[in-house]
Amino acid sequence: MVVRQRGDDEYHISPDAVGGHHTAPARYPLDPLDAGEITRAVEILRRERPVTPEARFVSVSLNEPHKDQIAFAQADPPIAGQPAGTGHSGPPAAVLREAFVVLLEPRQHTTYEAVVSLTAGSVLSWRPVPDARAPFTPAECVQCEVVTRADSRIRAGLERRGITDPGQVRVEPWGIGAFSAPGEAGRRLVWTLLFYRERPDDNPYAKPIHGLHAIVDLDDMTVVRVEDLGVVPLPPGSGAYAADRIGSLRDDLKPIEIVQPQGPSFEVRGWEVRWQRWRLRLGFTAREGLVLHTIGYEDQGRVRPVIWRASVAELFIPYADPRPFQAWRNAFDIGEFGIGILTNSLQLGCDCLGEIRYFDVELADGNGEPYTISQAICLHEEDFGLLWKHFDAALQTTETRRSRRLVISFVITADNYEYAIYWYFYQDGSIEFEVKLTGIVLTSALAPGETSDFGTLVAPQTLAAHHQHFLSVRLDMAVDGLRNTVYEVDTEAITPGPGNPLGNAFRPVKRPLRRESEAQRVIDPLRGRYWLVANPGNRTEIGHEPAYKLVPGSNVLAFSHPDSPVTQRAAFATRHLWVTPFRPDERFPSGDYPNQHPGGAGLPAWTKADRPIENTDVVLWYTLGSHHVTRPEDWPVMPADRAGFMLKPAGFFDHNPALDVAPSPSPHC
Ligand SMILES: [Cu+2]
Repeated sequence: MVVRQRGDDEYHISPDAVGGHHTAPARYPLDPLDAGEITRAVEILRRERPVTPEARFVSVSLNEPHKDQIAFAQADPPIAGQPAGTGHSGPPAAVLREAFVVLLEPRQHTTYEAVVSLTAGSVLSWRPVPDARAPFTPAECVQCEVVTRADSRIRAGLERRGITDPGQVRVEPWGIGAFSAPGEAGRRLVWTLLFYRERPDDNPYAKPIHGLHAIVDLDDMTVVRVEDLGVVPLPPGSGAYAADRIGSLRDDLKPIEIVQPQGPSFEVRGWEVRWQRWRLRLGFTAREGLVLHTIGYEDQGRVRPVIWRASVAELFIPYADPRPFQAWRNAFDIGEFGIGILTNSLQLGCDCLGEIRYFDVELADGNGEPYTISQAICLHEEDFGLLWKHFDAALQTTETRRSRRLVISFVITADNYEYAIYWYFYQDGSIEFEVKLTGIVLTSALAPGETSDFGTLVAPQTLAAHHQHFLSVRLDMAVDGLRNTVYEVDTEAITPGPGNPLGNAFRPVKRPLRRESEAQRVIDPLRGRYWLVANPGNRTEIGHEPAYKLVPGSNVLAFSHPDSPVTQRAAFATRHLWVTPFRPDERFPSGDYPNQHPGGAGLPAWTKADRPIENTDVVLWYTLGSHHVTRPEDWPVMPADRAGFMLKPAGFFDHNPALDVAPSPSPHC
């Protein structure tokens, strides 16, 4: 396949090089920290606070400024207890830059949070976080593999299974959640799954080493105990999927070229993106990966806010298998690890096709040193088929418009699984969120002839457990301003009678969600349920409250019992929609430190206050569930599955906002 691309330096513009300010980098308050800022934050912290040489840096990210420091056109009066809204249109005169640092002192078994002012060169706050178990870091996962392979009990267990070279064993640390033994309370633990690679290029998930598990203390980096539940033979297959292991490949595809001879239609200035009428900024954190800031739509010369901030705030995967240790399998890939850290470097022509603009991101490693994930965020345009059309039979005329969409994406690898996360922006004012799930399903070994209700046999003696994926998408909304009200809209059929003589009548019924207790909702496709986020203080010309609606796609709830330890830790997944009033410190639906947390933090804790949510700055938390009853066709690598939802204008505009899209220049149209 041939893909035409412009010169790298033409599109791969560093933020510092934009706008001609080559000497003084123009920073915008929401720009992610760059390598220099990460280095400086760590230097300031080491200088001013007793950070030991053993300290492990979990994350160094932008400490985001208050909303009143952000230029995002809107004209709200201030909300009591919150900073005043902004009306200004340019960046503030002084850009205050702050870093939020999470670090772990393993000898003290203590997690610290610090806020460092890069502007003032000083530490603004420093505190130990009681009972927090910091997420595990990549370096700790590597060390965990080393100590597990070296452990004599593990080696003996491997030998019982005919494995003599521990170097061919893959060790995967998993969050232990609430399952540690009573005597282990207070320790920072993981438990391990082991897999065997017969050849170095084998798929390790083809040979799960059954029944042998290490419980490892990450602070001390010691194997606390080893459990051996008994030997089950290794499955015979290799699970190979790489092109050089497949034999003959198809050769019957003709090339597709995506050619944009005049370049793409978007404009990028630093981290700001403009495309058609859309205006937004990109951000990136170690924990959430891609963050979208200040999403607005330019309408008759002014930018109308839609979303203040959008990100995926948790990713929770519960598994169905009740057998010992298999029942421990569940993951919080954001709270226990961080999907920014897990982000891939994307490859042109593979992950994204066409005229691509990539963004590099910079993160801190365990020592606080900056490193770069190159090409971490992909920005491009796609043709998306039909936008709108009508054929007027009397006039014999056709008006057709093709749809173009802006795609902003990143891809993470969480051990066996890939999540490709896409935000799409459309010319009709719609925004779509989509996740594509691919990678390798998690396996365990079965004895020959054995089957299970809790998974599918995907290869001989190889069980892929059924499981679910739940993404909590945090949407800090700002529809035409900060003060919004959320309505649930169901469609109801009218009982036949005098007002409905022919029985055809139905109508949408709109109900405001006034308090947090009323705003813990599930989807109801048979009522056509959606949620409307409206600005009750504004009216459009034809009299509507400007609004966007959240339209669910297919969805599911967790099947784990509500009282089970796993559901307790992921209460957000018991509802599809939660609405809370905006608080800057309410960022993660299972709390700031879900690793080993017994549960109840985050949404269930905050919403106990049952705060009012009408006509105020609201945050929507949408739980997107993907139900995965595994298939043989998911093996040895899974064709991408998709899940998502839409945000559509509903009374935000007075007519189809894509009316002025020009007809295609194609001579055939
Ligand atoms: Cu899955």
